[in-house]
Amino acid sequence: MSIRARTRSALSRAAIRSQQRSEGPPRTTRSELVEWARAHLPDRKLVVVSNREPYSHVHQGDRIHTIRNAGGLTVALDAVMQALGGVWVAHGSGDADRAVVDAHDRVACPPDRPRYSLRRLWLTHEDHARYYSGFANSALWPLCHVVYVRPRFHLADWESYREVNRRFASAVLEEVEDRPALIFIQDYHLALAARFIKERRPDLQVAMFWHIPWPNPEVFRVLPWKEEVLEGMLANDVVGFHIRRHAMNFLDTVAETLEARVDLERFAVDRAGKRTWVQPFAISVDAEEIAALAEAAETRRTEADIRERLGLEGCKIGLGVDRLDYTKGIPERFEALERMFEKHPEWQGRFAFIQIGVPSRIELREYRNVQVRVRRWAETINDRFPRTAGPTVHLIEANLDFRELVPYYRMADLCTVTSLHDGMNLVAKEYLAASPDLEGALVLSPFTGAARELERAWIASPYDQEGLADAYHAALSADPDARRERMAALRETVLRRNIFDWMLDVLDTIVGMNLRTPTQEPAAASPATEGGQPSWSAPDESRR
Ligand code: GDG
Repeated sequence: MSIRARTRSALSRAAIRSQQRSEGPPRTTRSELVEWARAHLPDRKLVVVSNREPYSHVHQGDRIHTIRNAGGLTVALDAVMQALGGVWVAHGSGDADRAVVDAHDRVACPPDRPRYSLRRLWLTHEDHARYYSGFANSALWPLCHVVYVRPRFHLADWESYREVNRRFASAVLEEVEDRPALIFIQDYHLALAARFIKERRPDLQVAMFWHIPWPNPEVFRVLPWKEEVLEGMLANDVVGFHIRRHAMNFLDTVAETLEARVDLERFAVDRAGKRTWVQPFAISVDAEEIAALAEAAETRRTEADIRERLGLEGCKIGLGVDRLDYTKGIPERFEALERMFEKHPEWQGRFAFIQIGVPSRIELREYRNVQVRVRRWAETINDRFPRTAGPTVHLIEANLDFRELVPYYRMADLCTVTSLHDGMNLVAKEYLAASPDLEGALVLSPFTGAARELERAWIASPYDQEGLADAYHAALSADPDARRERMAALRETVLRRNIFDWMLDVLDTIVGMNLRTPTQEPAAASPATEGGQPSWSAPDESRR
């Protein structure tokens, strides 16, 4: 079979799979994913690269404890790694991390049942301040989220970012040695890593997933190092985003910034004889696991304890769960809550709101400001709309264990996600997975990736205070049967496509698309292709 035919058949297999998945029950379990990986990646070393590590070690008294990063993504990647025994390269952030590694900075994972190797990379305080807090979180994060927090571009931050990316790449190359490998890079901290890897090993298969939005070219063009960032990303064989819009924005940005052939039909970029596939893969959660946790007797007991402790008996309960980040629209949700109490005073004393706010990136001023504003809003609402049994707003500033979070999801009559802009937003999906009795309602910002799939939520813009207040009221006072019917449809959507489907789609795309084969066509070649009329874009000089 020709290269193109093979590529096309891989594409149509992916399309059929995605179609079947949207019509049928969930198809991928953790063990199916593992089986698939064993069958399709036997000769390749799998290397996952992320800023954050799957396990960290911390001192507790005179003992060293292992902490598992419990995010859905980490759990899915961890399952594949456990099956295949590859290497995970990440920043060692635990205060006892150095104490447990070998001479090559490796530690076996999971620590109690070693299956793969975690290669730790060390960052100094200055690296962290410049690469992580600086370029990643003060330049790329606000730039990609378009939330009117001005991105800051400092040459020293950029240089540090480049240098740390180079070090991640070197660590990957050391781990791979001279073997074939499939490398899967996570997120905006590591936009340049693929390029440094491919410079030395062009034969390796490299993919990256960008977990946050990608803005339109008008926004992106202010980045002083835009060409280098794009070139770094195009060194990947596959670049994944959550939704088509972000993938389209990326393709448009490439078209306007670089000399490249952008194929808007296939979602691919051809540049200097190399093809990069730019594809949407909607991430999800381990819905079955969350549902099982929600049904556990212990969860119900904890729920009853929380109700009693916070004085919530006889009250409808609203919930927000977020990192304290300016992209999450937390002050906006409080503003709308206040408005709802004004417009619909019947809720005063009958509705309470719990906000779990995980402290985040606290070294940055904008994040400390969020914390201050959120605290003030909680006080304002509590002063204006007091309840006898307890405060109207409970602000819980803590990073809870995921098991502790589930009872909150389960007891909430309303969960609100008010992101000003968000790649996907997993909280919306976790809430639905954790509501097996369908007693709830989701109020969701249209500016999340999740809103593309969860169309039957109460969709309300955080920029529209009246509309958001009305959505809260409508969701709380909806006819119970109609509300349950909406919840059932939403929950089914989450159950149909879980985190293992996402992981399988990504890996299958990397393996199936014949990634190591460049098109061999020069950048300015004829647009004629087999099987369709691809759209073409060339750099638009006037808009640079
Ligand atoms: C980025 C993108 C994209 C929250 N509080 C606690 C806790 N959480 C967990 C939730 C959820 C996660 O944090 C938050 O995920 P989100 O998706 O909402 O947001 P980001 O952190 O900004 O994630 C986002 C995501 O990457 C994945 O691609 O969806 O758009 O911005 O899983 O459960 N977890 C625990 N304790 C808490 O108190 N353990």
